[in-house]
Amino acid sequence: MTKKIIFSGIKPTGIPTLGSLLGAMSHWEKLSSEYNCLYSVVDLHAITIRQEPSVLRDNGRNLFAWLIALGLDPDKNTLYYQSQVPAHAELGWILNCYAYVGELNRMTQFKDKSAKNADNINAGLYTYPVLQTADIVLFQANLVPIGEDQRQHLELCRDIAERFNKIYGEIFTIPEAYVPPVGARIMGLQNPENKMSKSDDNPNDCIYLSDSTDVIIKKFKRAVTDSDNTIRTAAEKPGISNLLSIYSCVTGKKVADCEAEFDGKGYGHFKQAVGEAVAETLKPYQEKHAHLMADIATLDAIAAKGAERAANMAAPTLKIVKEAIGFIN
Ligand code: ATP
Ligand code: LTN
Repeated sequence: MTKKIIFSGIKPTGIPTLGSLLGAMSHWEKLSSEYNCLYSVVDLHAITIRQEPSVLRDNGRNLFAWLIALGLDPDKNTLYYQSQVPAHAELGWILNCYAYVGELNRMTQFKDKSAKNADNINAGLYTYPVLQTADIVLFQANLVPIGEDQRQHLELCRDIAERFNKIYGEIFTIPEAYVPPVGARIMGLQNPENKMSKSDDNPNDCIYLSDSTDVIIKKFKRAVTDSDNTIRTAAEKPGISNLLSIYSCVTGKKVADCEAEFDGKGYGHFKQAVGEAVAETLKPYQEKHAHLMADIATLDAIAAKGAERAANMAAPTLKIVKEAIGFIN
């Protein structure tokens, strides 16, 4: 039986955070034996926010190395840079003509990013979810692992794909979202009402995968909590709830067991324990990452191979799409 297909993407907009790891990348690795997986460093998406060329290049390679360091075997998964596979942009344009302005206006990520980048609300930022749709349907993906923040984009992807199929016949597979039960929304340490995000301006809000043990522990010690001094999950305790969910993810223990473990203990003790558990989890990945980054030529060669494989997988879908629309072959 042929394996089902998974596609997911991550933007090279900074150093990946604990949020990207717990909400997305740690699950990618688990899915990779059961599915035929494509994971892309989506640099075409990254330029919807202005990027310094040398920084974009560094971020791209670093992120690519993180994918491998976190356990994704490039022989078993198709790992590549989106910009090296032109079919993404080609299908992205086509699907722009099947997406309505009304539906794009509803996208909350567009609203958030426009507010943060008021001097550069470009057309790419607006049509970003259509390119994301193309990324997914280009490979006839069945499943798309994402964090909670991406659910709305996946709903839109399904709507656009269904609309296209209604006009031209069963061309695209309609994908399902895979949102992990815990870790799907890791919040900022300083601002637990907002998602931890790697392009954030406040480095104390985020744990970056590259942070040293000392920095990690310091950031957790400074994490914003509350004055109630009990360690439990509750809507009115976003800081502590977030720390519990992080501790649960990195230790593999249930949240209720974590609450029991710290029953009667103070916040200082708890924050130290979370920091240590996170640092310990990241350490082996950081070592592997450093090793991969020491040989950029090999890293680029692995990416080129991935891009070739992705381009071959994308070609049949792009061909039937063009034929269906009426383009001359
Ligand atoms: P940016 O800050 O540039 O918008 P980001 O960190 O929010 O980037 P990506 O790194 O591109 O987003 O997201 C990759 C994947 O990680 C997505 O599936 C996203 O849903 C997930 N993800 C990102 N941040 C978090 C978080 N804080 N909690 C859970 N999942 C997250
Ligand atoms: N929009 C996503 C990144 C992304 C993606 C994708 C995720 C681009 N293309 C395709 C899943 C599938 C983000 O902002 N995190």
